[in-house]
Amino acid sequence: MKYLFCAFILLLPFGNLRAQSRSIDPSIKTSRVVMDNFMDQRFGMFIHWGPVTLRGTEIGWSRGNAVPTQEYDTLYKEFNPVLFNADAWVKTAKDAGMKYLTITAKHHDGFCLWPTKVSNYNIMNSPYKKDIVGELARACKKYDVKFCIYFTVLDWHDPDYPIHMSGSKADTNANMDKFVITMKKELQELVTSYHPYMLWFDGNWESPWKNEYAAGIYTFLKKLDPNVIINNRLGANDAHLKLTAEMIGDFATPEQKIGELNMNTPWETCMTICNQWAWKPNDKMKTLKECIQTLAKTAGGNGNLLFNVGPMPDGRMEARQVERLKEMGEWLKTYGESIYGTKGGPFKPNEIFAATRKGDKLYVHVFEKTANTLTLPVLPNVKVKQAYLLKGGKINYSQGAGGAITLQLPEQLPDSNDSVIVLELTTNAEIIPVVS
Ligand code: FHN
Repeated sequence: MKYLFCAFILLLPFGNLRAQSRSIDPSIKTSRVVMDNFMDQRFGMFIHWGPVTLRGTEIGWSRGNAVPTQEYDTLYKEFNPVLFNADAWVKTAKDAGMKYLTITAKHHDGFCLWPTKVSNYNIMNSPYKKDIVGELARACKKYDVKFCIYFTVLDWHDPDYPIHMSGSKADTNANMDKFVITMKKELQELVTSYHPYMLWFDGNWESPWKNEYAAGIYTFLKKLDPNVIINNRLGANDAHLKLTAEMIGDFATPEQKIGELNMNTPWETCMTICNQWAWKPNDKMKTLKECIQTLAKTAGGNGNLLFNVGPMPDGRMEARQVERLKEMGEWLKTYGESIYGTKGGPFKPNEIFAATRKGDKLYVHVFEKTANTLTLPVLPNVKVKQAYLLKGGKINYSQGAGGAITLQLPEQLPDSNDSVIVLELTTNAEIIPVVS
């Protein structure tokens, strides 16, 4: 019955698509239970990959710029990543301590990494001829990593989408309603074939995309899977940093920066481990300190981190990126309890420290030792029972009448990137109001 409904929706006369509401029925929104589970994951892998890696330029954006459009659109005929190994990629994510993985099934260049029946511009018509999306979905299930899909609502390759290159004028011969029907068919394939935990939409800022389309797609997707999580880049806007009641989507998506401390609406920062989203030879890679402190400050702000790698044209991830992620995983083996399943706050992360909390424990992430003591912002009515390094070792502290907690730091912090001090409280740390 569900699929009959979907067939009907897909075949709605074009005109009806624009007649749809610009908002969604609140009763179909992703549940709090599902969103709380998503936010407990804290750390995921983002993967930007496609035939453009043959040129080492940015996916989508280099089409018609660094790479002439005609050349870009025929790269798939050379794309043969014979060293692609989905198990290796997913194990890399797992070993990094990542709990979910998001692949660019279709980026702005329109190339599809799965055997879609909707267009020939897909992986099955490359020399490689294997279902990349399906392989990753299988491997994620095998290693208990949640499988997620990135999907662009703009498609500079599809003639029915009016914009054929960023910044170009809308093509009056295009047919946006027909394009949205195509999109629904592609999304139906992806959701019914691979059952993604989350859909990471993107490209919602160009003029042809309207909230009427977005509301229809959100409703359509929720008929297919009521629990699929959807980010805030399906709704038509580029206000990615925030999530208001009017916006379509389940979480905000700050990009290349750590989101603001927010205890009310879910958010996930997406960030590159290098500079470019897709693979670039000799791209500058973040230090381990930058990687770990980004994760800790994101969790300290009550957000998730979707950390991006760009695999090479032969299908391998760069060894140095794999090593960096492994180092993050090693840190998480000791400190994971201060990241996974925690809440952020109660104070804003800064360059010296951040805080996360779970039950009666307040985790103080110390990034730098600038003095022999560290005084935390006053936490009214909070009493400390004991303090110790998560890695082991008692921490002496004093607590003033007003609630100011001063920690005596050890001569040498156990971890130069982020040493975590646990404060066991007499009350539930998660209910402490945020202090500025
Ligand atoms: O244009 C894309 C870009 O290529 C990349 O996919 C990022 C990832 O969040 N999103 C868009 C830029 O905001």
